[in-house]
Amino acid sequence: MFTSPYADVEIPDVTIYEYLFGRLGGEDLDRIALVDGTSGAEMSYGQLVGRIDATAGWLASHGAGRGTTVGLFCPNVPAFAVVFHGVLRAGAAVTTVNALFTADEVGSQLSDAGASWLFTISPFLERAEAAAQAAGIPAERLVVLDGGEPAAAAGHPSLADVLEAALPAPTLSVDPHAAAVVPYSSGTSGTPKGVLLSQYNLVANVAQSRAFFRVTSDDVLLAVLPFFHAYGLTVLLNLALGERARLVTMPKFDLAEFLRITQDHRCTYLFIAPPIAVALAKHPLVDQFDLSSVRAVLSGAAPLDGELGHAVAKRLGCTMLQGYGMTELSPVSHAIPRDGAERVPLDSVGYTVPNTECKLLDPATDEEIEIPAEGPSAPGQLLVRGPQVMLGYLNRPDATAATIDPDGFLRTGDIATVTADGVVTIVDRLKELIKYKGYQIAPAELEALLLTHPLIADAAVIGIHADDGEEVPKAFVVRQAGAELGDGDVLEFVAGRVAPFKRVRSVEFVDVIPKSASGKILRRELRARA
Ligand code: 4UV
Repeated sequence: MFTSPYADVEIPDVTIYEYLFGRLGGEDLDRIALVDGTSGAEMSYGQLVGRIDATAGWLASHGAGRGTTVGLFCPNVPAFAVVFHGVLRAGAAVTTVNALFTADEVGSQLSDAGASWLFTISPFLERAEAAAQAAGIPAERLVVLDGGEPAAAAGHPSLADVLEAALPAPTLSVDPHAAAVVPYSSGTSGTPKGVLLSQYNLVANVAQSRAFFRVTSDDVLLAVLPFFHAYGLTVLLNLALGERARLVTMPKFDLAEFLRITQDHRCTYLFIAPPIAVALAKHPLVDQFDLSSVRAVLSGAAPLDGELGHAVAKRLGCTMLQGYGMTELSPVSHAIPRDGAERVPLDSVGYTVPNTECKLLDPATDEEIEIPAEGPSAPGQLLVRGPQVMLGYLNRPDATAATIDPDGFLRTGDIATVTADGVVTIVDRLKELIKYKGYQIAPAELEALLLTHPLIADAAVIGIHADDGEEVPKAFVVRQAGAELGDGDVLEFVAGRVAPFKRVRSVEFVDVIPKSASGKILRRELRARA
Protein backbone atom coordinates (compact mmCIF):
# COMPACT_ATOMS: atom_id res chain seq x y z
CA MET A 1 0.00 0.00 0.00
CA PHE A 2 1.16 3.57 -0.56
CA THR A 3 -0.34 6.91 0.36
CA SER A 4 0.02 10.55 -0.44
CA PRO A 5 3.34 12.09 0.55
CA TYR A 6 1.23 15.11 1.56
CA ALA A 7 -0.41 15.52 4.96
CA ASP A 8 -4.12 14.85 5.23
CA VAL A 9 -6.41 17.84 4.78
CA GLU A 10 -9.57 18.61 6.70
CA ILE A 11 -12.75 17.63 4.87
CA PRO A 12 -15.74 19.39 6.38
CA ASP A 13 -18.97 17.42 6.58
CA VAL A 14 -21.07 20.00 4.74
CA THR A 15 -22.89 20.48 1.45
CA ILE A 16 -20.97 21.73 -1.58
CA TYR A 17 -22.96 25.01 -1.42
CA GLU A 18 -21.94 25.55 2.19
CA TYR A 19 -18.33 24.62 1.40
CA LEU A 20 -17.98 26.88 -1.62
CA PHE A 21 -20.25 29.81 -0.77
CA GLY A 22 -21.01 29.59 2.97
CA ARG A 23 -18.47 32.27 3.81
CA LEU A 24 -18.89 34.42 0.71
CA GLY A 25 -19.11 38.10 1.56
CA GLY A 26 -17.42 41.49 1.46
CA GLU A 27 -15.49 42.39 -1.67
CA ASP A 28 -15.87 38.89 -3.08
CA LEU A 29 -19.55 39.56 -3.82
CA ASP A 30 -18.55 41.93 -6.62
CA ARG A 31 -15.70 39.81 -7.89
CA ILE A 32 -16.37 38.24 -11.31
CA ALA A 33 -17.04 34.50 -11.07
CA LEU A 34 -17.95 33.60 -14.65
CA VAL A 35 -17.53 35.21 -18.04
CA ASP A 36 -19.19 33.94 -21.19
CA GLY A 37 -16.16 33.73 -23.48
CA THR A 38 -18.33 34.08 -26.58
CA SER A 39 -20.44 37.12 -25.62
CA GLY A 40 -18.28 38.61 -22.86
CA ALA A 41 -21.27 38.68 -20.43
CA GLU A 42 -20.09 38.61 -16.80
CA MET A 43 -21.60 37.21 -13.60
CA SER A 44 -20.29 38.24 -10.17
CA TYR A 45 -20.06 35.89 -7.19
CA GLY A 46 -22.92 37.78 -5.54
CA GLN A 47 -25.10 37.36 -8.64
CA LEU A 48 -24.15 33.70 -8.94
CA VAL A 49 -25.21 32.88 -5.39
CA GLY A 50 -28.40 34.96 -5.72
CA ARG A 51 -29.33 33.02 -8.87
CA ILE A 52 -28.45 29.65 -7.29
CA ASP A 53 -30.76 30.48 -4.37
CA ALA A 54 -33.57 31.61 -6.68
CA THR A 55 -33.25 28.45 -8.78
CA ALA A 56 -33.40 26.30 -5.64
CA GLY A 57 -36.45 28.27 -4.42
CA TRP A 58 -38.24 27.90 -7.74
CA LEU A 59 -37.53 24.17 -8.00
CA ALA A 60 -38.70 23.63 -4.41
CA SER A 61 -41.91 25.58 -5.09
CA HIS A 62 -42.53 23.20 -8.00
CA GLY A 63 -42.11 20.14 -5.83
CA ALA A 64 -38.53 19.24 -6.77
CA GLY A 65 -36.33 18.25 -3.84
CA ARG A 66 -35.07 15.15 -2.11
CA GLY A 67 -35.66 12.17 -4.38
CA THR A 68 -35.89 14.29 -7.55
CA THR A 69 -33.31 13.90 -10.31
CA VAL A 70 -32.75 16.76 -12.75
CA GLY A 71 -31.03 16.31 -16.11
CA LEU A 72 -28.57 19.02 -17.17
CA PHE A 73 -27.90 18.93 -20.91
CA CYS A 74 -25.84 22.01 -21.50
CA PRO A 75 -22.39 23.02 -22.79
CA ASN A 76 -20.06 25.32 -20.83
CA VAL A 77 -21.96 28.56 -20.25
CA PRO A 78 -22.11 30.55 -16.98
CA ALA A 79 -25.72 29.43 -16.34
CA PHE A 80 -24.46 25.84 -16.00
CA ALA A 81 -23.11 26.80 -12.55
CA VAL A 82 -26.44 28.37 -11.57
CA VAL A 83 -28.46 25.27 -12.43
CA PHE A 84 -25.95 22.75 -11.10
CA HIS A 85 -25.71 24.36 -7.68
CA GLY A 86 -29.37 25.41 -7.63
CA VAL A 87 -30.49 21.81 -8.04
CA LEU A 88 -28.21 20.57 -5.26
CA ARG A 89 -29.27 23.46 -3.01
CA ALA A 90 -32.88 22.31 -3.46
CA GLY A 91 -31.84 18.89 -2.14
CA ALA A 92 -32.32 17.23 -5.55
CA ALA A 93 -29.79 15.26 -7.61
CA VAL A 94 -28.40 16.25 -10.99
CA THR A 95 -27.39 13.98 -13.86
CA THR A 96 -25.02 15.78 -16.20
CA VAL A 97 -25.39 14.82 -19.86
CA ASN A 98 -22.75 14.96 -22.59
CA ALA A 99 -23.57 17.94 -24.85
CA LEU A 100 -22.62 15.93 -27.96
CA PHE A 101 -25.13 13.14 -27.35
CA THR A 102 -27.87 12.29 -29.84
CA ALA A 103 -31.50 12.63 -28.71
CA ASP A 104 -31.65 8.85 -28.16
CA GLU A 105 -28.51 8.86 -26.03
CA VAL A 106 -29.83 11.75 -23.92
CA GLY A 107 -33.19 10.00 -23.55
CA SER A 108 -31.56 6.73 -22.45
CA GLN A 109 -29.53 8.47 -19.76
CA LEU A 110 -32.51 10.46 -18.47
CA SER A 111 -34.63 7.31 -18.30
CA ASP A 112 -31.91 5.26 -16.64
CA ALA A 113 -31.27 8.01 -14.09
CA GLY A 114 -35.00 8.45 -13.44
CA ALA A 115 -34.80 12.16 -14.25
CA SER A 116 -38.10 14.04 -14.05
CA TRP A 117 -36.77 17.48 -15.04
CA LEU A 118 -34.43 18.67 -17.77
CA PHE A 119 -32.52 21.95 -18.18
CA THR A 120 -31.02 22.80 -21.57
CA ILE A 121 -30.25 25.67 -23.98
CA SER A 122 -32.25 26.66 -27.04
CA PRO A 123 -29.77 25.34 -29.67
CA PHE A 124 -30.27 21.90 -28.07
CA LEU A 125 -34.07 22.18 -27.92
CA GLU A 126 -34.85 19.67 -30.66
CA ARG A 127 -32.72 16.92 -29.08
CA ALA A 128 -33.87 17.88 -25.58
CA GLU A 129 -37.58 17.72 -26.50
CA ALA A 130 -37.21 14.29 -28.10
CA ALA A 131 -35.22 13.02 -25.11
CA ALA A 132 -37.66 14.51 -22.59
CA GLN A 133 -40.54 12.84 -24.39
CA ALA A 134 -38.75 9.48 -24.35
CA ALA A 135 -38.12 9.88 -20.61
CA GLY A 136 -41.67 11.04 -19.86
CA ILE A 137 -40.68 14.60 -18.86
CA PRO A 138 -43.51 17.08 -19.60
CA ALA A 139 -42.98 20.42 -21.41
CA GLU A 140 -43.31 22.51 -18.25
CA ARG A 141 -40.45 20.59 -16.66
CA LEU A 142 -38.09 21.16 -19.58
CA VAL A 143 -36.45 24.48 -18.75
CA VAL A 144 -34.70 26.28 -21.62
CA LEU A 145 -32.08 28.52 -20.02
CA ASP A 146 -31.97 31.19 -22.70
CA GLY A 147 -35.71 30.86 -23.47
CA GLY A 148 -36.69 32.25 -26.88
CA GLU A 149 -39.88 32.21 -28.91
CA PRO A 150 -40.13 28.55 -29.93
CA ALA A 151 -39.36 27.42 -26.38
CA ALA A 152 -41.92 29.76 -24.82
CA ALA A 153 -44.54 28.78 -27.42
CA ALA A 154 -43.97 25.11 -26.56
CA GLY A 155 -44.61 25.83 -22.87
CA HIS A 156 -41.02 25.63 -21.60
CA PRO A 157 -40.03 27.94 -18.73
CA SER A 158 -36.80 29.92 -19.12
CA LEU A 159 -34.12 30.81 -16.59
CA ALA A 160 -35.47 34.38 -16.68
CA ASP A 161 -38.87 33.01 -15.50
CA VAL A 162 -37.13 31.10 -12.73
CA LEU A 163 -35.12 34.12 -11.57
CA GLU A 164 -38.00 36.60 -11.85
CA ALA A 165 -40.03 34.51 -9.42
CA ALA A 166 -37.25 35.44 -6.92
CA LEU A 167 -38.28 32.75 -4.45
CA PRO A 168 -36.03 32.23 -1.43
CA ALA A 169 -34.02 29.02 -1.26
CA PRO A 170 -35.83 26.38 0.79
CA THR A 171 -34.73 25.85 4.36
CA LEU A 172 -34.00 22.17 4.53
CA SER A 173 -31.21 20.03 5.77
CA VAL A 174 -29.46 18.20 2.94
CA ASP A 175 -27.47 15.06 3.79
CA PRO A 176 -24.00 15.57 2.27
CA HIS A 177 -23.58 11.79 2.09
CA ALA A 178 -26.64 11.12 -0.09
CA ALA A 179 -26.23 10.64 -3.87
CA ALA A 180 -26.27 14.10 -5.48
CA VAL A 181 -24.49 14.00 -8.83
CA VAL A 182 -24.93 11.21 -11.36
CA PRO A 183 -22.53 11.44 -14.30
CA TYR A 184 -22.28 8.37 -16.55
CA SER A 185 -19.23 6.18 -17.03
CA SER A 186 -18.63 2.65 -18.27
CA GLY A 187 -16.03 2.08 -15.56
CA THR A 188 -13.90 -1.00 -16.04
CA SER A 189 -16.38 -2.89 -18.24
CA GLY A 190 -19.77 -2.91 -19.91
CA THR A 191 -22.04 -0.06 -20.92
CA PRO A 192 -22.30 3.41 -19.30
CA LYS A 193 -23.66 3.40 -15.76
CA GLY A 194 -24.82 6.17 -13.45
CA VAL A 195 -21.98 7.02 -11.05
CA LEU A 196 -23.41 8.02 -7.66
CA LEU A 197 -21.38 10.86 -6.19
CA SER A 198 -22.36 12.54 -2.93
CA GLN A 199 -21.93 16.21 -2.09
CA TYR A 200 -19.31 15.02 0.41
CA ASN A 201 -17.40 13.32 -2.46
CA LEU A 202 -17.32 16.67 -4.28
CA VAL A 203 -16.31 18.66 -1.19
CA ALA A 204 -13.59 16.11 -0.44
CA ASN A 205 -12.15 16.17 -3.94
CA VAL A 206 -11.98 19.96 -4.04
CA ALA A 207 -10.33 19.96 -0.59
CA GLN A 208 -7.90 17.24 -1.69
CA SER A 209 -6.83 18.86 -4.95
CA ARG A 210 -6.59 22.51 -3.81
CA ALA A 211 -3.04 22.23 -2.51
CA PHE A 212 -1.94 20.48 -5.71
CA PHE A 213 -3.37 22.86 -8.29
CA ARG A 214 -3.00 26.10 -6.32
CA VAL A 215 -5.62 28.13 -8.10
CA THR A 216 -5.88 31.62 -6.54
CA SER A 217 -8.33 34.50 -6.74
CA ASP A 218 -5.92 36.18 -9.20
CA ASP A 219 -6.29 33.32 -11.66
CA VAL A 220 -8.35 33.46 -14.83
CA LEU A 221 -9.20 29.92 -15.96
CA LEU A 222 -10.20 28.96 -19.46
CA ALA A 223 -13.13 26.56 -19.11
CA VAL A 224 -13.31 24.61 -22.35
CA LEU A 225 -13.25 21.12 -20.81
CA PRO A 226 -16.88 20.27 -20.26
CA PHE A 227 -18.47 20.88 -16.86
CA PHE A 228 -20.70 17.85 -17.50
CA HIS A 229 -17.61 15.63 -17.13
CA ALA A 230 -16.16 15.08 -13.65
CA TYR A 231 -12.79 16.66 -14.57
CA GLY A 232 -14.40 19.93 -15.66
CA LEU A 233 -16.90 19.83 -12.81
CA THR A 234 -14.51 19.45 -9.89
CA VAL A 235 -11.15 20.73 -11.08
CA LEU A 236 -12.45 23.62 -13.14
CA LEU A 237 -15.85 24.72 -11.91
CA ASN A 238 -15.94 23.91 -8.21
CA LEU A 239 -12.25 24.34 -7.41
CA ALA A 240 -12.13 27.71 -9.16
CA LEU A 241 -15.35 28.97 -7.55
CA GLY A 242 -14.08 27.94 -4.13
CA GLU A 243 -10.89 29.95 -4.68
CA ARG A 244 -12.85 32.98 -6.02
CA ALA A 245 -11.03 32.76 -9.34
CA ARG A 246 -12.55 33.85 -12.65
CA LEU A 247 -13.79 31.25 -15.14
CA VAL A 248 -14.10 32.10 -18.82
CA THR A 249 -16.43 29.61 -20.49
CA MET A 250 -16.20 28.20 -24.02
CA PRO A 251 -19.11 26.04 -25.20
CA LYS A 252 -17.01 24.00 -27.63
CA PHE A 253 -13.39 23.72 -28.69
CA ASP A 254 -12.13 25.70 -31.65
CA LEU A 255 -8.39 26.44 -31.71
CA ALA A 256 -8.59 30.05 -32.97
CA GLU A 257 -11.35 30.90 -30.49
CA PHE A 258 -9.45 29.15 -27.68
CA LEU A 259 -6.37 31.27 -28.44
CA ARG A 260 -8.38 34.48 -28.83
CA ILE A 261 -10.14 34.01 -25.50
CA THR A 262 -6.85 33.16 -23.77
CA GLN A 263 -5.31 36.35 -25.16
CA ASP A 264 -8.26 38.74 -24.71
CA HIS A 265 -9.20 37.59 -21.21
CA ARG A 266 -5.55 37.28 -20.09
CA CYS A 267 -6.13 33.68 -18.99
CA THR A 268 -3.51 32.43 -16.54
CA TYR A 269 -4.42 28.76 -16.17
CA LEU A 270 -5.52 26.42 -18.97
CA PHE A 271 -7.13 23.04 -18.33
CA ILE A 272 -6.88 20.73 -21.31
CA ALA A 273 -6.81 17.18 -22.60
CA PRO A 274 -3.88 15.85 -24.69
CA PRO A 275 -5.28 16.74 -28.17
CA ILE A 276 -5.23 20.43 -27.21
CA ALA A 277 -1.62 19.98 -26.05
CA VAL A 278 -0.78 18.75 -29.56
CA ALA A 279 -2.25 21.94 -31.05
CA LEU A 280 -0.51 24.19 -28.49
CA ALA A 281 2.85 22.53 -29.22
CA LYS A 282 2.63 22.36 -32.97
CA HIS A 283 0.02 24.57 -34.61
CA PRO A 284 1.30 27.69 -36.45
CA LEU A 285 -1.79 29.68 -35.35
CA VAL A 286 -0.43 29.74 -31.78
CA ASP A 287 2.26 32.27 -32.78
CA GLN A 288 -0.37 34.79 -33.87
CA PHE A 289 -1.69 35.32 -30.34
CA ASP A 290 -0.25 36.87 -27.20
CA LEU A 291 -0.38 34.05 -24.67
CA SER A 292 2.04 35.68 -22.21
CA SER A 293 -0.59 35.68 -19.44
CA VAL A 294 -0.57 31.85 -19.24
CA ARG A 295 1.33 30.60 -16.19
CA ALA A 296 0.21 26.98 -15.98
CA VAL A 297 -1.43 24.31 -18.13
CA LEU A 298 -2.93 21.12 -16.70
CA SER A 299 -3.54 18.15 -19.00
CA GLY A 300 -5.63 15.15 -18.01
CA ALA A 301 -8.24 12.59 -19.11
CA ALA A 302 -5.82 10.61 -21.31
CA PRO A 303 -2.05 9.97 -21.32
CA LEU A 304 0.14 13.02 -21.99
CA ASP A 305 3.39 12.35 -23.82
CA GLY A 306 6.21 13.89 -21.73
CA GLU A 307 8.04 15.40 -24.70
CA LEU A 308 4.84 16.92 -26.02
CA GLY A 309 4.18 18.41 -22.58
CA HIS A 310 7.65 19.95 -22.47
CA ALA A 311 7.14 21.40 -25.94
CA VAL A 312 3.97 23.17 -24.71
CA ALA A 313 5.78 24.48 -21.60
CA LYS A 314 8.62 25.84 -23.73
CA ARG A 315 6.44 27.45 -26.37
CA LEU A 316 4.12 29.13 -23.86
CA GLY A 317 6.79 29.76 -21.23
CA CYS A 318 4.61 28.19 -18.54
CA THR A 319 4.48 25.31 -16.06
CA MET A 320 3.02 22.11 -17.50
CA LEU A 321 1.21 19.66 -15.23
CA GLN A 322 -0.58 16.35 -15.64
CA GLY A 323 -3.53 15.06 -13.62
CA TYR A 324 -5.18 11.66 -13.50
CA GLY A 325 -8.57 10.60 -12.33
CA MET A 326 -11.74 8.77 -13.07
CA THR A 327 -15.41 9.78 -12.88
CA GLU A 328 -15.83 7.18 -10.11
CA LEU A 329 -13.18 9.12 -8.09
CA SER A 330 -14.94 12.50 -8.27
CA PRO A 331 -12.46 12.45 -10.22
CA VAL A 332 -8.97 13.36 -8.92
CA SER A 333 -6.66 10.79 -7.35
CA HIS A 334 -3.24 11.78 -8.75
CA ALA A 335 -1.55 14.86 -10.10
CA ILE A 336 1.73 16.64 -10.51
CA PRO A 337 1.54 19.44 -7.93
CA ARG A 338 2.01 22.97 -9.19
CA ASP A 339 5.24 23.31 -7.20
CA GLY A 340 6.47 19.88 -8.28
CA ALA A 341 6.86 20.36 -12.01
CA GLU A 342 10.65 20.61 -11.64
CA ARG A 343 11.09 17.36 -9.77
CA VAL A 344 8.34 15.09 -11.15
CA PRO A 345 8.57 13.63 -14.69
CA LEU A 346 5.86 15.02 -16.96
CA ASP A 347 4.92 11.62 -18.33
CA SER A 348 3.97 10.55 -14.80
CA VAL A 349 0.71 11.54 -13.09
CA GLY A 350 2.63 12.75 -10.04
CA TYR A 351 1.62 11.98 -6.49
CA THR A 352 -1.44 10.58 -4.79
CA VAL A 353 -3.64 13.41 -3.48
CA PRO A 354 -4.05 13.74 0.32
CA ASN A 355 -6.38 11.47 2.37
CA THR A 356 -5.96 8.74 -0.25
CA GLU A 357 -4.46 5.25 -0.15
CA CYS A 358 -3.45 3.17 -3.15
CA LYS A 359 -2.17 -0.25 -4.02
CA LEU A 360 -1.04 -2.02 -7.16
CA LEU A 361 -2.22 -5.55 -7.88
CA ASP A 362 -0.57 -8.00 -10.26
CA PRO A 363 -3.05 -8.16 -13.17
CA ALA A 364 -2.66 -11.94 -13.47
CA THR A 365 -2.82 -12.98 -9.79
CA ASP A 366 -4.32 -9.99 -7.93
CA GLU A 367 -1.33 -10.25 -5.54
CA GLU A 368 -0.18 -6.93 -4.14
CA ILE A 369 3.00 -5.63 -5.80
CA GLU A 370 6.00 -4.73 -3.64
CA ILE A 371 7.51 -1.26 -4.01
CA PRO A 372 11.31 -1.43 -4.46
CA ALA A 373 13.64 1.00 -2.66
CA GLU A 374 15.04 2.14 -6.00
CA GLY A 375 13.36 2.64 -9.38
CA PRO A 376 9.76 2.03 -10.40
CA SER A 377 7.78 -0.98 -9.21
CA ALA A 378 6.51 -3.72 -11.49
CA PRO A 379 3.31 -2.64 -13.27
CA GLY A 380 0.02 -3.48 -11.59
CA GLN A 381 -3.62 -2.50 -11.55
CA LEU A 382 -4.09 0.71 -9.54
CA LEU A 383 -6.63 0.59 -6.71
CA VAL A 384 -7.66 3.73 -4.83
CA ARG A 385 -9.36 4.29 -1.46
CA GLY A 386 -10.39 7.66 -0.09
CA PRO A 387 -13.25 10.07 0.52
CA GLN A 388 -13.55 10.74 -3.23
CA VAL A 389 -14.57 7.14 -4.07
CA MET A 390 -18.13 7.03 -5.44
CA LEU A 391 -21.03 5.58 -3.44
CA GLY A 392 -21.56 3.01 -6.19
CA TYR A 393 -23.31 2.62 -9.55
CA LEU A 394 -27.00 3.48 -9.79
CA ASN A 395 -29.13 0.30 -9.68
CA ARG A 396 -26.09 -1.87 -10.49
CA PRO A 397 -25.07 -3.72 -7.33
CA ASP A 398 -23.09 -6.31 -9.33
CA ALA A 399 -21.03 -3.68 -11.15
CA THR A 400 -20.49 -1.85 -7.85
CA ALA A 401 -19.28 -5.02 -6.13
CA ALA A 402 -16.97 -5.81 -9.05
CA THR A 403 -15.47 -2.31 -8.87
CA ILE A 404 -15.16 -1.52 -5.15
CA ASP A 405 -13.65 -4.31 -3.02
CA PRO A 406 -14.92 -5.09 0.49
CA ASP A 407 -12.14 -2.91 1.97
CA GLY A 408 -13.33 0.11 0.00
CA PHE A 409 -10.59 0.11 -2.67
CA LEU A 410 -11.80 1.06 -6.14
CA ARG A 411 -10.35 -0.84 -9.11
CA THR A 412 -9.37 1.73 -11.73
CA GLY A 413 -8.73 -0.72 -14.56
CA ASP A 414 -5.50 1.20 -15.26
CA ILE A 415 -2.01 -0.28 -15.03
CA ALA A 416 0.52 1.84 -13.17
CA THR A 417 3.97 1.79 -11.59
CA VAL A 418 5.05 3.66 -8.48
CA THR A 419 8.43 4.65 -7.04
CA ALA A 420 9.39 4.61 -3.36
CA ASP A 421 8.91 8.37 -3.20
CA GLY A 422 5.36 7.99 -4.49
CA VAL A 423 5.51 9.04 -8.14
CA VAL A 424 2.85 7.16 -10.11
CA THR A 425 3.02 6.53 -13.86
CA ILE A 426 0.09 5.12 -15.84
CA VAL A 427 1.60 2.63 -18.30
CA ASP A 428 -1.36 0.78 -19.78
CA ARG A 429 -5.11 0.25 -19.59
CA LEU A 430 -6.53 -3.09 -18.51
CA LYS A 431 -10.16 -2.16 -19.01
CA GLU A 432 -12.15 -2.15 -22.24
CA LEU A 433 -12.63 1.63 -22.29
CA ILE A 434 -11.60 3.66 -25.34
CA LYS A 435 -10.70 7.32 -24.79
CA TYR A 436 -11.16 9.64 -27.78
CA LYS A 437 -10.05 13.22 -27.11
CA GLY A 438 -10.67 12.59 -23.42
CA TYR A 439 -14.25 11.37 -24.01
CA GLN A 440 -15.30 7.87 -22.98
CA ILE A 441 -16.35 5.35 -25.60
CA ALA A 442 -17.64 2.05 -24.18
CA PRO A 443 -16.93 -0.83 -26.62
CA ALA A 444 -19.87 -2.76 -25.11
CA GLU A 445 -22.24 0.03 -26.14
CA LEU A 446 -21.05 -0.05 -29.77
CA GLU A 447 -21.11 -3.86 -29.80
CA ALA A 448 -24.73 -3.88 -28.58
CA LEU A 449 -25.62 -1.37 -31.30
CA LEU A 450 -23.86 -3.38 -34.03
CA LEU A 451 -25.77 -6.49 -32.97
CA THR A 452 -29.06 -4.71 -33.70
CA HIS A 453 -28.09 -4.64 -37.41
CA PRO A 454 -30.02 -7.43 -39.18
CA LEU A 455 -27.03 -8.47 -41.32
CA ILE A 456 -24.54 -8.65 -38.41
CA ALA A 457 -24.21 -12.00 -36.62
CA ASP A 458 -21.56 -10.97 -34.08
CA ALA A 459 -19.28 -8.01 -33.37
CA ALA A 460 -16.48 -6.78 -31.14
CA VAL A 461 -14.97 -3.31 -30.78
CA ILE A 462 -11.48 -2.35 -29.62
CA GLY A 463 -9.46 0.87 -29.52
CA ILE A 464 -6.68 1.31 -32.05
CA HIS A 465 -4.28 4.23 -32.49
CA ALA A 466 -4.99 6.43 -35.51
CA ASP A 467 -2.21 8.22 -37.44
CA ASP A 468 -2.56 11.32 -35.27
CA GLY A 469 -2.06 9.21 -32.12
CA GLU A 470 -5.73 9.40 -31.05
CA GLU A 471 -7.42 6.25 -29.88
CA VAL A 472 -10.39 5.35 -32.12
CA PRO A 473 -12.86 2.45 -32.21
CA LYS A 474 -12.36 -0.36 -34.69
CA ALA A 475 -15.12 -2.94 -35.21
CA PHE A 476 -14.61 -6.64 -35.98
CA VAL A 477 -17.78 -7.86 -37.63
CA VAL A 478 -19.14 -11.31 -38.46
CA ARG A 479 -21.71 -11.11 -41.28
CA GLN A 480 -24.88 -13.18 -41.21
CA ALA A 481 -24.54 -16.17 -43.57
CA GLY A 482 -24.80 -14.98 -47.17
CA ALA A 483 -25.28 -11.33 -46.19
CA GLU A 484 -23.86 -8.59 -48.37
CA LEU A 485 -22.47 -5.94 -46.09
CA GLY A 486 -19.50 -3.61 -46.69
CA ASP A 487 -17.31 -1.41 -44.44
CA GLY A 488 -19.22 1.68 -45.48
CA ASP A 489 -22.56 0.17 -44.48
CA VAL A 490 -21.27 -0.56 -40.99
CA LEU A 491 -19.64 2.86 -40.54
CA GLU A 492 -22.79 4.61 -41.72
CA PHE A 493 -25.06 2.49 -39.54
CA VAL A 494 -23.13 3.46 -36.41
CA ALA A 495 -22.62 7.09 -37.42
CA GLY A 496 -26.36 7.57 -37.78
CA ARG A 497 -27.02 6.41 -34.24
CA VAL A 498 -24.29 7.73 -31.92
CA ALA A 499 -22.65 11.01 -30.93
CA PRO A 500 -19.91 11.94 -33.43
CA PHE A 501 -17.03 11.16 -31.05
CA LYS A 502 -18.21 7.55 -30.69
CA ARG A 503 -18.17 6.71 -34.41
CA VAL A 504 -16.45 3.51 -35.48
CA ARG A 505 -13.48 4.51 -37.71
CA SER A 506 -12.57 1.18 -39.28
CA VAL A 507 -14.11 -2.23 -39.87
CA GLU A 508 -12.65 -5.68 -40.39
CA PHE A 509 -14.84 -8.62 -41.36
CA VAL A 510 -13.99 -11.87 -39.62
CA ASP A 511 -15.41 -15.41 -39.48
CA VAL A 512 -15.65 -15.55 -35.73
CA ILE A 513 -15.11 -13.30 -32.72
CA PRO A 514 -12.57 -14.92 -30.37
CA LYS A 515 -14.20 -15.61 -27.01
CA SER A 516 -13.33 -17.30 -23.73
CA ALA A 517 -15.18 -20.38 -22.48
CA SER A 518 -17.46 -18.10 -20.49
CA GLY A 519 -18.29 -16.08 -23.60
CA LYS A 520 -16.14 -13.01 -22.89
CA ILE A 521 -14.62 -11.35 -25.96
CA LEU A 522 -10.85 -11.96 -26.03
CA ARG A 523 -9.89 -8.36 -26.76
CA ARG A 524 -6.18 -9.07 -26.39
CA GLU A 525 -6.32 -11.39 -29.39
CA LEU A 526 -8.12 -8.77 -31.42
CA ARG A 527 -5.63 -6.11 -30.31
CA ALA A 528 -2.70 -8.31 -31.29
CA ARG A 529 -4.31 -8.80 -34.67
CA ALA A 530 -5.02 -5.07 -35.20
O1 4UV B 1 -13.96 8.59 -16.08
P1 4UV B 1 -13.10 9.33 -17.00
O2 4UV B 1 -13.72 9.93 -18.21
O3 4UV B 1 -12.39 10.44 -16.09
C1 4UV B 1 -11.35 11.24 -16.49
C2 4UV B 1 -10.78 12.12 -15.48
C3 4UV B 1 -9.72 12.93 -15.78
C4 4UV B 1 -9.03 13.80 -14.86
C5 4UV B 1 -9.34 13.82 -13.54
C6 4UV B 1 -8.63 14.64 -12.66
C7 4UV B 1 -7.60 15.47 -13.10
O4 4UV B 1 -6.95 16.21 -12.33
C8 4UV B 1 -7.29 15.43 -14.45
O5 4UV B 1 -6.36 16.15 -14.85
C9 4UV B 1 -8.03 14.60 -15.29
O6 4UV B 1 -10.93 11.23 -17.62
O7 4UV B 1 -11.95 8.39 -17.52
C10 4UV B 1 -11.11 7.73 -16.63
C11 4UV B 1 -10.01 7.03 -17.37
O8 4UV B 1 -9.31 7.93 -18.25
C12 4UV B 1 -7.94 7.56 -18.32
C13 4UV B 1 -7.76 6.36 -17.42
O9 4UV B 1 -7.91 5.18 -18.19
C14 4UV B 1 -8.93 6.52 -16.45
O10 4UV B 1 -9.33 5.33 -15.81
N1 4UV B 1 -7.12 8.69 -17.86
C15 4UV B 1 -7.51 9.80 -17.22
N2 4UV B 1 -6.47 10.62 -16.98
C16 4UV B 1 -5.37 10.00 -17.46
C17 4UV B 1 -5.78 8.76 -18.01
C18 4UV B 1 -3.97 10.32 -17.51
N3 4UV B 1 -3.48 11.47 -17.07
N4 4UV B 1 -3.15 9.42 -18.07
C19 4UV B 1 -3.60 8.24 -18.55
N5 4UV B 1 -4.91 7.89 -18.54
